[in-house]
Amino acid sequence: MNQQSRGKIIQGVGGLYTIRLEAETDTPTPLDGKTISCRARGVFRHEGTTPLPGDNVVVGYDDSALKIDEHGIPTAADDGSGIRIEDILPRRNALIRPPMANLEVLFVSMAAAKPAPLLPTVDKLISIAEHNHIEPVIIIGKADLDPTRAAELQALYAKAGFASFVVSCEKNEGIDAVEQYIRQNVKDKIAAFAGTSGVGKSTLMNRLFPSLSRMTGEISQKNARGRHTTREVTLFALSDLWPDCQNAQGYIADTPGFSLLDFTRFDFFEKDDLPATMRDFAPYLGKCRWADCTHLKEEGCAVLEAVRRGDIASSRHESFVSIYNDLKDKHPWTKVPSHH
Ligand SMILES: Nc1nc2c(ncn2[C@@H]2O[C@H](COP(=O)(O)OP(=O)(O)OP(=O)(O)O)[C@@H](O)[C@H]2O)c(=O)[nH]1
Ligand SMILES: [Mg+2]
Ligand SMILES: [Zn+2]
Repeated sequence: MNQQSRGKIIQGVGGLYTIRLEAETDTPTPLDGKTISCRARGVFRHEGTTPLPGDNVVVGYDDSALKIDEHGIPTAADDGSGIRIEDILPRRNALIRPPMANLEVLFVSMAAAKPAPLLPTVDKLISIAEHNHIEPVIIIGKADLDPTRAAELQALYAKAGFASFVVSCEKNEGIDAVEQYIRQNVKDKIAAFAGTSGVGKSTLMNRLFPSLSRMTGEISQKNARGRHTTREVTLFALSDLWPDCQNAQGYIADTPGFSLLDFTRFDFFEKDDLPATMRDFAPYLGKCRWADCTHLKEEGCAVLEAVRRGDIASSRHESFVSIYNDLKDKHPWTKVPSHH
């Protein structure tokens, strides 16, 4: 390995990583600005760290051992020599679902109908984002199928304190507002669309970024059996997606839809951390009669009083109870390390 470059992992499939290397470096090398494909140094596996899309990495390579694959991408020789990930730079966070590092904005996506919104799943995703200091932004898609429900959901999440958007890709409505949000808030950050399979994440990305042609899928038997249209996380550089964003450093990821099952397999945080992930509970925390109030059913609970008054949506409290019950049954030894 006689050369080094820095870059960002934009996809990882079966241990093979696609990496977008930085264009301008202090010590220029032949791969600057190129997208490459390689594996990681073996030792990461022993350290229990897996490189993730969104990771900033150092790639080492030998000019002499590089070959160019059929897509024109410089790649390692067949024996894996020539180029590899040498180092993962420190992360701001790492998620298990979606499997990504360094996220700053999560577009929590649901459909007004088909599939019917599962608010406990939506709220779980929001809590995971909050716990990892990722800003959740709510996308309510397929508004054409049930405009009334879409408006209700938007009101619910706006009141809880989130930026929330109603869109219909079918009717081409609401997409400009999401575009505006991305231009103003995601320019130099990593964002991802996440949510249940079939809610329309890839369809919306195709509308937002006309140069993309993500594969999208009909809801059919194949989704019902748990197969998804989008199979892996892929990051796209905003500077590639929008011609007028040449200087943007940001990335937007499409992610595979998940099922409820994916969630219950993992611990995401301790139950004591849960109340702090509910931003609509914040004004009431610390105001309950008992200092150790769990906000589940105690007398004199300020959170429950706010639910009764309608200041906190009852669906948000129901999700809180459901996540709490998931977390309380976990034993510490079933936990996945956060630097997974
Ligand atoms: N009626 C209606 N259908 C839509 C809308 N947006 C997407 N769809 C349809 O919903 C289906 C699923 O869309 P996808 O974009 O593949 O969904 P996804 O969330 O990417 O799904 P996964 O990749 O499996 O996670 C497709 O048949 C789309 O045509 C919309 O605004 N209105
Ligand atoms: Mg998709
Ligand atoms: Zn309480």
